[in-house]
Amino acid sequence: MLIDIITLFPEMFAGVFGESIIKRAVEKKILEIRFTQLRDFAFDKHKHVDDSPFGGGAGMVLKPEPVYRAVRDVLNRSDENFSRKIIFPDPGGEVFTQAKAKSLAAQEQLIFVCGHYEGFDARIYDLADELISIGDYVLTGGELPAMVIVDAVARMLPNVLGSAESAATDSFFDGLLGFPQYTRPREFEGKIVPEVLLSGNHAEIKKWREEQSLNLTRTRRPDLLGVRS
Ligand code: 4H3
Repeated sequence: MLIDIITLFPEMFAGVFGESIIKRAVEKKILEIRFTQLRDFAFDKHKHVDDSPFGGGAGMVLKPEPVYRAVRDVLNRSDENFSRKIIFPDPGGEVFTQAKAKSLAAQEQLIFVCGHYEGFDARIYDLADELISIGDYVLTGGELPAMVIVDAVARMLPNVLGSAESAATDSFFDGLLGFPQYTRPREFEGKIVPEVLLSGNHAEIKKWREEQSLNLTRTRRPDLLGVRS
């Protein structure tokens, strides 16, 4: 999968994309991540990417030309046969879910357009295939949501999670919260590991884990069951 990030702050991604699962996916060439600096496409002598709003009002608005030029530049550097989605992280978007992560993982290319500080000139939205929100709150830019979406999508790609991890035991994987996990020591500050997990009885362990997932979901997230809490 090819990921393109259009942003004013490519350095923001270095930490998150330079470690752990995403770093490994890039090293294994399962993921390729390219950054495009939006300011490179502001051609006025002051390289402005924003301007004051028509009609007055506080704050600035991202100008359409630099964003259109940047998106077209990315598309010109992409395989035209690729399946792709141009995604705007935006509070007004569809709220991101595990199911959405799975469906995006089927694309060959994802292009993220990250606004910052100000809003977008309304005409920029015509470029978007999808607006995605990671929750009902306002952030300074689209960069953090893009990192969240890339992380969740990367975990859905074949061979990204090795044998040591598994998407199958992730919360939400089967629509339920994940079951409780334990490791050594068997007793910690008086808290002991449930006997069934030490029994070696795989059928019983599987049954216990399914029950635990269901109970946890019913208690913490009944909405996931479509059950009125
Ligand atoms: C996404 C983006 C919240 C979310 C965002 C979210 C800043 C949208 C910029 C950016 C525009 C100006 N806030 N909940 N903020 O996923 O691109 O508003």
